[in-house]
Amino acid sequence: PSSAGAASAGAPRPDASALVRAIRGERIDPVPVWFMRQAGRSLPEYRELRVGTRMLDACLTPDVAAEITLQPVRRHGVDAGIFFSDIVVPLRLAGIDVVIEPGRGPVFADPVRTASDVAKIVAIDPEEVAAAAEPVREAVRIVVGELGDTPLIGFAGAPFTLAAYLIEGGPSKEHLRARAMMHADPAAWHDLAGWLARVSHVFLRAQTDAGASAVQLFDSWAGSLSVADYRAFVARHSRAALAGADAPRIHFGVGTAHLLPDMRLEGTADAVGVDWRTPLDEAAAVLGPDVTVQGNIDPALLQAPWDVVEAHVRDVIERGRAARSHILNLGHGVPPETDPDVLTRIVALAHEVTA
Ligand code: 1CP
Repeated sequence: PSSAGAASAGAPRPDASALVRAIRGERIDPVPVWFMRQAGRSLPEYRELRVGTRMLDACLTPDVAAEITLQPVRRHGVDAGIFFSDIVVPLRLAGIDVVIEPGRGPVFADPVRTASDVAKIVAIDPEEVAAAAEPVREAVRIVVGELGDTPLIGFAGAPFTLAAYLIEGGPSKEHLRARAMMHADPAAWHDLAGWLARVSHVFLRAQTDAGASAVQLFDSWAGSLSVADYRAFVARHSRAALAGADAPRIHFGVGTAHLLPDMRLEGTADAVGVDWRTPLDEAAAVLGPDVTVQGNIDPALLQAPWDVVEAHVRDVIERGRAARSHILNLGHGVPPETDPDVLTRIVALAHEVTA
């Protein structure tokens, strides 16, 4: 499609793409490949474009967000773009005071700790976020127009991972305050998580309305939860965030070996992302035959000599054959110090060995 398609409402969605078919359950050769955090600091062209622009301002400037999204697609020949944004963007759009500090991550001026803090947040109408999301829709329309047949993945943060930042006020290791609120004040917890699910849903909808072909829900920190807490306090909210998304759905978490069957969210997720700790054949065995797996190259191995990387990638692909379908990815995001040429070689290798 030409860039003229970008201007029209309902830009064409490349639904016949390898990625979308794989999420839906077809085994696709060559295996579709993309990388979490493929846009960003591993790319010199990204670092150049970001000079003098704060992270969240870059996310909300349509031509900048679009260009950053396209950079890794052009460079690596991956089978999908992932929209350049951040999980806290919808919270910024809700009027919450959040910045992303370089080298640290999201930081909130007013952490949400008490029932009255929660009451103030949940009073914000999620539809205000939808109205404020025009820069997101505009950026997605530009990207989709440029990508042609390559699909764009939209994403959002899952309620627990967002709550972990909002309650703590910034990045934390064990997300103790969020996990504490579940037990200390379950009513406040469910109010907050329910609101976060609506806001994430609105953010996903902005991206799919503008032409994203698939969505991924990032529950990066869900691995810190017990199975019991995941079921009692988290799963229903993640399911609500993902369920309304009008596109094939991927659900991802880190350190979630014990949660994998629950992460299917009763069939709401079409594909489950697996981190590097669990071999994909083992993940497929616990997930069952009606879900696609995504992953799970160990990001640490990207620093190794090429023959070590190659053997690992071949092993991941081989184990992925145990699932109904497989999307090759890392087990978590691209580390900033990664040599981008290694990523380009991995795409070529994967396409070649599964051609
Ligand atoms: O200045 C910079 O370059 C900031 C670094 C950066 C980038 C490039 C941050 C801050 N966010 C992003 C972009 C981003 N964030 C994307 C881009 C698309 C792509 O994958 O190419 C995505 C999908 C996210 C989502 C995100 N933000 C997650 C979920 C994914 C994951 O890695 O688990 C999380 C946990 C965040 C919070 C966040 N934002 C930024 C940082 C450094 C962090 C993590 C902080 C922490 O360790 O708690």
